[in-house]
Amino acid sequence: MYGGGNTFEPIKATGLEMEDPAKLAEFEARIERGEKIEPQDWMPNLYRKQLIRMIEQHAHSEIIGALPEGTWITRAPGFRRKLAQMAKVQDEVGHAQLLYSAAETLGKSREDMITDLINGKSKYSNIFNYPAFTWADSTVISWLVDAGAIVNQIANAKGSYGPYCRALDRICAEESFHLKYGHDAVVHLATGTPIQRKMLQEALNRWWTPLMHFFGPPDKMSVHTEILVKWKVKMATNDECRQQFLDMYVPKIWELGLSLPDPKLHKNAETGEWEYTEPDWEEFKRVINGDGPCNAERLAVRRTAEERGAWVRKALLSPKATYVTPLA
Ligand code: FAQ
Repeated sequence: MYGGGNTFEPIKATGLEMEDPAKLAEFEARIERGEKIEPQDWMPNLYRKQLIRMIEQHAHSEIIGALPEGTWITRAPGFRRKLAQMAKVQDEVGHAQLLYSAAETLGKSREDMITDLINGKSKYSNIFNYPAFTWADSTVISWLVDAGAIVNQIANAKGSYGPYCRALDRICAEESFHLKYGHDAVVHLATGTPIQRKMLQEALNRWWTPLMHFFGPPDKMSVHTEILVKWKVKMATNDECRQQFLDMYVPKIWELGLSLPDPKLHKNAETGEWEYTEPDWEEFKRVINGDGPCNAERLAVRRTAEERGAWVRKALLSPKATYVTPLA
């Protein structure tokens, strides 16, 4: 076991002792030199397993992440916001496509990944297990969840596995538009009527803990960070990403006259580090292990989509299928 499936369990055996030492040394030297590892290259089994785990979870997060915002497409205020919301949700699903393809290069089929998701075997981001009650919740996701995702992904796009890095480059470009869209929608509410401001403040209060959780457990509790940083899969630790997010976005939130539900939150002038109240890590564990407010609902939607799409996949794979182009 390499630690997958049971949160915060220490890695008991990595299997690295079974690898050819000369090949392992050359692999690590290539990573040290900043070379990209490609699918056909030799890699230790643990590197392959870790990448599948991480990219697969990332892909699942994108399609599940489309759900809370997806419910706001028809209810977004005004036609322009509806169009933009629809485009954003479509982008997120496209990101999942890119990421499933990247994970497939490592030998796990898309069908197996989807099966593991809908059976609750694979994880996906904690944050999408919370409900988007109001339009303000949706704007907070578009601005701050995308912001958090960009912090993580810009760093990891410079990592060691070629297909994942190339997917992340493309994803980050699109996420930057989402960030601007989300910021615009948040500013609109923040500078609107007292009711709009109140709605936004309440949404921010609801999302703060899940956002703090989003970057993963503190480094001292993280199971996978050490090996992933060594092999340049993770180019920043969980705490480093969290700090960078706080540094970039807390001042912007405060500038809008909004508050954050943590009286301890401040930047230590001497260390330059943000200090905060530790979010409830027991809640985090419950949510990522299937017991959050919306886990059952999210997986039920994906399961239904799988079932309803089965006939399409079957038809496409049928040897008798004929493809007629619209202009033929
Ligand atoms: N949620 O040892 P670590 C997005 C699990 S994309 C759920 O620290 P690691 C776009 C972890 O899997 C968002 N589970 O793990 C969008 C492990 O469990 P396991 C997703 C989490 O891998 C925006 C255990 O805890 N981004 O938002 C979380 O070194 C808006 C121990 O943790 C990515 O996936 C969590 N937050 O670091 C879409 C980026 N954190 O597998 C729609 C790629 C930890 O042993 C709308 N992934 N766990 O059973 C990563 O960078 C890393 O995997 C981390 C976790 C940083 C998420």
